[in-house]
Amino acid sequence: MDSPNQPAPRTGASRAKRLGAIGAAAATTLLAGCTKEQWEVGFLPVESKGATSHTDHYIALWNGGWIASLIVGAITWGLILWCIVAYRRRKSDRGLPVQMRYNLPVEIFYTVVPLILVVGFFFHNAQTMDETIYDETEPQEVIEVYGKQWAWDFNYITQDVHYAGVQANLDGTEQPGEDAPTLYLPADTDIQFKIESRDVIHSFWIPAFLEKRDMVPGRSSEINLRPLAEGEYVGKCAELCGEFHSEMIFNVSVVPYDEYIAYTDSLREQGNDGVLGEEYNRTDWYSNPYEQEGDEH
Ligand SMILES: [Cu+2]
Repeated sequence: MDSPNQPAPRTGASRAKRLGAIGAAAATTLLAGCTKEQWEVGFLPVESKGATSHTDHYIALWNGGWIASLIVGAITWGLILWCIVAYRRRKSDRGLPVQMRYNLPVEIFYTVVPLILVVGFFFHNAQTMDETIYDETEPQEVIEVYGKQWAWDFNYITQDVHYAGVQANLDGTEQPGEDAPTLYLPADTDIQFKIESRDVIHSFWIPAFLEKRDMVPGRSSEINLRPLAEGEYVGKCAELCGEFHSEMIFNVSVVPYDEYIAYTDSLREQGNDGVLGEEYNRTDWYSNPYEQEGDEH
């Protein structure tokens, strides 16, 4: 006879219920801090939504990729769990279970579905790349960005003025601070960034724009985009480039076109006319081995 002090024997069902409750509590705690805006951009930087003419394409590809992967994952995990439970070995089982092969419907399923997935991902990728990294919109403003240890030079080529940045001093916060170089961009204007380096490999990155580009000495690359949302952003170097790499940060101000012109005019008044070209590159220690090889022949 059971003593009244003894706990009731734990059944499988009550254990499953407890596990379910713990799982639900953990999921709620993890997701409680998430906002609707974070979900919309798939946990990319929230301010990226509508920031440039490219960001919504990136967000759509990112979210679509996750949704497709989660559906595939759910079906795969579901089938695995179902097989584990439905076809588990029973006490009465003897020998090997029935061996299955050449099941045509199953083989067609696992050939055709991945094919559709790969073709789908390829198509959406190609489409996104066409709209973003292969964007060849005729620019209204050309802005050249030079990375240098450990700051930035901005040449506003169309306006023929420049800004020479000095290294920011971090104050313990994530913000670049007032004294960090500031890149001004006109909103609703097609821009071409020309991306260069004066010394080592840097990487031009404005996280909210969801785009970054390596800055390789001796090589020029381009990004064509149109900033859409006015506001303040931060930018940084995304390639470990030496001792003060972490201080290679800058502010980005996306302002109305008039304000942009007022800013570039103010640079001209300060005597910053013209651009700072290759003559400021540190080529004394850097040489292109392929160039030397070419010289010998
Ligand atoms: Cu750098």
